[in-house]
Amino acid sequence: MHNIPPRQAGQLVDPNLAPDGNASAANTVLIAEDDPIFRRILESWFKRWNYRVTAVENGLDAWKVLQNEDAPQLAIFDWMMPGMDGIELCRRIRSSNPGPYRYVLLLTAKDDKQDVITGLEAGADDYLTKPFDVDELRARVRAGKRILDLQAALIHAKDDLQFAAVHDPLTGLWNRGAILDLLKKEVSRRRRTKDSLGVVMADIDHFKKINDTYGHQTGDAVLQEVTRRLAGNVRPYDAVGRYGGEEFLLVFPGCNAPDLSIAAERLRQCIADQTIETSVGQIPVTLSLGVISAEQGEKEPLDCERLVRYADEALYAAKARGRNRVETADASRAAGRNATDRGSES
Ligand code: GH3
Ligand code: MG
Ligand code: MG
Ligand code: MG
Repeated sequence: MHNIPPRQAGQLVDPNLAPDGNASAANTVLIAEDDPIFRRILESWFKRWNYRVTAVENGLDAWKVLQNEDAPQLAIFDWMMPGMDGIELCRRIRSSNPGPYRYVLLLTAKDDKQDVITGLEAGADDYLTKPFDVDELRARVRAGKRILDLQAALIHAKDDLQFAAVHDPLTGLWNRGAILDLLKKEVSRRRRTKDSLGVVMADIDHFKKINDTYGHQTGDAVLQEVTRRLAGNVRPYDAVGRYGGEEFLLVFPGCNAPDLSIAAERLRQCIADQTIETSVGQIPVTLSLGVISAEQGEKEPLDCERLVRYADEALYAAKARGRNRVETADASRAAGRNATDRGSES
């Protein structure tokens, strides 16, 4: 889906404020312990601390649970278990594909220094020597949770940054760099597939007047409503980007010239046919559009820069011929010019 709506910036979670457990996936725990009594005790402690508990009696079952995408990130493993022990589990977790980080607390009757080193080197994050008291377990689990929460917050922040890098904050559309990248990808894809490709440059008519008459905030609201209508009137695999202030670049993969003209006319109508409701009243808005279609079977495929330039020239013609209209660049002439331009460049 190319047209992602704006979203709220993610809030960072302060790990110090997080309770032992809430409903999030991070507050689940996997317990692997072969001693049934001790397993039940652990289970009841964690439930009291508001964890959703998955308890298994051996390492192989634990490994199976960990293959699920939403497996708990916090794991409590007994060292000595039949089948696969806690150490082997740790090794497998650390050598498997990078997924969400698993925080592993190893429970052991061994307290020899060398055993501790073996456990940590196998990939355990922490260990507790049996018998241990409940408060110490709780404190160590909290320390593990802090690390998991911090990691979740970092991933969230990274996602937000990635989103912001390619989206326009006002409209939530692809920003200029992103829509041009998208167009470049489509251009290089069609060099292979020889498919059609439609490009539309659209610009709101006399937008400055809207700002001057009703204020910048109303101008912003108009931009947002125009965006909603444009995005709502294209197919899911078409892309809409904010190219500049009140200018939009749209990419229509696989769209031939007749279909592109129909699509562009529909876009013009979806703006012109209904006034835009704002806090200061109904505002009539129109859009001018320049379109170019790179066609199947043309001798020399148009590149990204030329497609944008010809769409822009067609838009300029639409403005010159009275606005609120669609003008189509002559693709065959454009393709001819493509060859000529190349000739003059060499
Ligand atoms: P034309 O029909 O020839 O396109 O005329 P126009 O008034 O739409 O074009 P012009 O380029 O003269 O003005 C565009 C205006 O768009 C000027 C600029 O202040 C405004 N603008 C650009 N970005 C934003 C924005 O994010 N919000 C608002 N409210 N206005 C913006
Ligand atoms: Mg055991
Ligand atoms: Mg304009
Ligand atoms: Mg403009």
